[in-house]
Amino acid sequence: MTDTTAWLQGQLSRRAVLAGGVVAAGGATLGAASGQADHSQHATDAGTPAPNAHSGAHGAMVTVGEVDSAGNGFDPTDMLTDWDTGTVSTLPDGRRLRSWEITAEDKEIEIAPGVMFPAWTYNGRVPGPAFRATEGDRLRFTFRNYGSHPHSMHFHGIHAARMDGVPGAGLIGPGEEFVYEFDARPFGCHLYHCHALPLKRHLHKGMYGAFVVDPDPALHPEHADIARSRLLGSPENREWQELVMVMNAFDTNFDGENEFYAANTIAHCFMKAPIRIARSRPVRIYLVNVVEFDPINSFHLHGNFFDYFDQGTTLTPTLRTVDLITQCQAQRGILEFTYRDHEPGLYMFHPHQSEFTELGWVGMFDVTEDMA
Ligand SMILES: [Cu+2]
Repeated sequence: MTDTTAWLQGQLSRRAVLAGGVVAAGGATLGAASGQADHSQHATDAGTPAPNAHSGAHGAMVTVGEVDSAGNGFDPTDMLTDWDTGTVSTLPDGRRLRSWEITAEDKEIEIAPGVMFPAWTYNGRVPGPAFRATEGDRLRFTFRNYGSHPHSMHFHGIHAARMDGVPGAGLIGPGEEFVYEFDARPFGCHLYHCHALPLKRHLHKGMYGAFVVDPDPALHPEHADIARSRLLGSPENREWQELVMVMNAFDTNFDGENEFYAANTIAHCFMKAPIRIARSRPVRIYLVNVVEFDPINSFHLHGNFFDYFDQGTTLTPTLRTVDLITQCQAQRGILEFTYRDHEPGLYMFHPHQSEFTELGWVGMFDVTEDMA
């Protein structure tokens, strides 16, 4: 066990003692609960070693307890790598067709221990499925609305107006069905979301997800090797450790401000379960920002720098050697980095909006010697 791992586990177990503080706060913010928690720890921590003087800077303030992933029907760690490539078949003209069946449904989900949120979902999960296709594929989404409100699937991509998922073009009422069909282009890291009105309310209720289109190496001879590394399942792609993170937030008291922030929905999940990274293999993150009510979000990596591909639509970086990128609402991109020359340990990532970090959007990469 590394020193940092021991420190983190100490922090987490110390926090477990403080469960009463957060639970008692109910729907109040973690920030409000933390003052109470810090006060009570003197009484409950007697006999345990004094915390490191610097321990308050990062990580000391996390939610207490566990979210019931089985009850939610989805797990934030599993969702990092859970690509949905659809059902593949071949069209009469020889092209590849990918088909999906998607349902909208109302569902109460647990976004932090004991904090329930009345979500609207695609296929019962928040974020919705992470769709992945190859440039030029034909895509067909059969969408059925089993929810209580009108909904749609609006894709950020190139398609006809009648496939746009706006009122009059694929926005459907409860009990209705619509089939969206278009080609996968351009390649990149995109998103989809409901486009019913009021838009920000439908988005924030959970109706969004990642939509990744891999480049077809045959179409990019000048960078075919890079394109192959992005093509899911290719030998070159399998060298990479790919993760999809959808940065989201929840307004649990419906006052137009968020109480909880995360990537993949569950506050502080990647503090409690650091993401394992084999240090010899490169890392690629498909990062999407769907936070409503706050105009800006960001991603900052500790102890390392990365290359960034804004919207993922280029094969060479749009930013090189940065340790922070900023994303507006619906902005997204691809991060590439490696810990090859680092010592193993826990490397933090979080937005540099400190409030978001304190309210749940922060995590750790557990960089290890090579895993089997
Ligand atoms: Cu909707």
